[in-house]
Amino acid sequence: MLPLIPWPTDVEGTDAPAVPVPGLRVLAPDDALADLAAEALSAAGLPLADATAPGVVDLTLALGEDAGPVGSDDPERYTLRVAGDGITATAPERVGLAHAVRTLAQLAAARDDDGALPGVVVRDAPRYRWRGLSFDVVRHWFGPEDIRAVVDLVASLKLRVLHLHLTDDQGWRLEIPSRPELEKASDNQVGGGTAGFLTVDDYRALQEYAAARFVTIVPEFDMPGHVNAATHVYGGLNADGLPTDAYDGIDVGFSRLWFDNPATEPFLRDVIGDVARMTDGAWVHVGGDEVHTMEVEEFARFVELAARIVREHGKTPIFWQEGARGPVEPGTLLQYWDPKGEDVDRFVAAARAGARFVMSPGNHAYLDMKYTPEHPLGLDWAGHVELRDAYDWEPTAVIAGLPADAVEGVSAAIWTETLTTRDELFSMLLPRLGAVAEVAWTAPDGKDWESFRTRTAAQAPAWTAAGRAFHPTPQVDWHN
Ligand code: TNX
Repeated sequence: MLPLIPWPTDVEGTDAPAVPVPGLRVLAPDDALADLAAEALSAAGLPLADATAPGVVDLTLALGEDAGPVGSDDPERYTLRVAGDGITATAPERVGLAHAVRTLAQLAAARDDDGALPGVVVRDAPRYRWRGLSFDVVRHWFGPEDIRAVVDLVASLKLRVLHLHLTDDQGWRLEIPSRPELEKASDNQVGGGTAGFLTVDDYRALQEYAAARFVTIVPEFDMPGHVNAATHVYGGLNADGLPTDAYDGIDVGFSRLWFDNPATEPFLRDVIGDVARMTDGAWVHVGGDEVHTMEVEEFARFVELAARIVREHGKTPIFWQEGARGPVEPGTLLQYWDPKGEDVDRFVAAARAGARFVMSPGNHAYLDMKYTPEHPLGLDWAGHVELRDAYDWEPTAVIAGLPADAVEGVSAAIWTETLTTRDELFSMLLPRLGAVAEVAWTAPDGKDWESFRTRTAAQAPAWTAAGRAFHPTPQVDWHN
């Protein structure tokens, strides 16, 4: 069993003997791909070399249509061939070559005692295009260095989307040039204490870092609830015009905007406009979750207005599932999260109106849930999410009656109320993010829990070598 996560569409072992790789010479169509390959392969312990080194093996990355599983025209498809006469990756688009490199990097964990790679042909393409992680950098502040470490992890699992939850009751984490006071709401987090803020330059640099790894940043400005950081510094947003107190607890649902307040629409326009202008990706997330103190009519007006402003800026809006309570235009994305939350009929109606769903069911994909009742970190409102719970679920079966083609993809989510350090964060992400990545990538008939457990154990040394903490769940035999 090759140690690949997510499991590819088609893996063909060759009878060829294992391929010794005393050194790899990377031949790529451009410098950016050469850099990506060098970074990923050397991190995996594969030595890079130039043509003069003895026994050097060529890794040739080539753009070409003739790639991927038989009959596939998926733009992300690729073929990776590891053979005695060299290693070749072929894909119609650059992203497919990056996927091939990630696969090769994981194969490094299957080297034999002499350091030789198994001979293999992998033909692969993903099930869904939207394969993501939603990451809360508000409840506890995780800055650019941590976010880059998360980008690296996300990219290594062939995920394409990093959704950053940037605003909430406790803090505001992104510079908004038209609303400079918001920076004053950045120095707070759960439990109080020093926190931080991404400047526009930080944000742009992060986007570039992610884009070089084929990851798109999706920013979230959460409204009309989860806004206490904003109402704390812009008191005019409140009904009485007075600033609210700073908040460092973990309750949800109490803060809100007021649709009829004349200060509200200009605030939405300023924030969404600035966020859209600094965002390269096609999407802006406008939240919409857990507004427990608003009638549905007023809420629906917020959904309509926020979506309209996002579209005016040429972006596609994404809401949490509650967005289904408002009018939805075709192409709007709804992120499903709360299995107990919403009337299923509303989702089916939204899909009929053209909405598409990103599946983040709390009981499977929320990686801030405790693994077990005894687990020291995490919450448990959606139950406990052991590795197998994160693995054994089917995105098209999450919402009864939803047409399968209304599923845009899958996103894991990690909320940080209880997570304060990078190791704590990673111990919640790993190994479960691999499980969700496989749900997003691998077709149901290619998934297998027993094989996934074995592959997870085989990748663990690579995580350790890369400095990534993980939770040694007893569901995996780590030393087999
Ligand atoms: C629900 S998910 C929330 C977040 C919390 C999370 C904790 C969602 C749209 N809202 O505000 O952080 O649960 O698991």
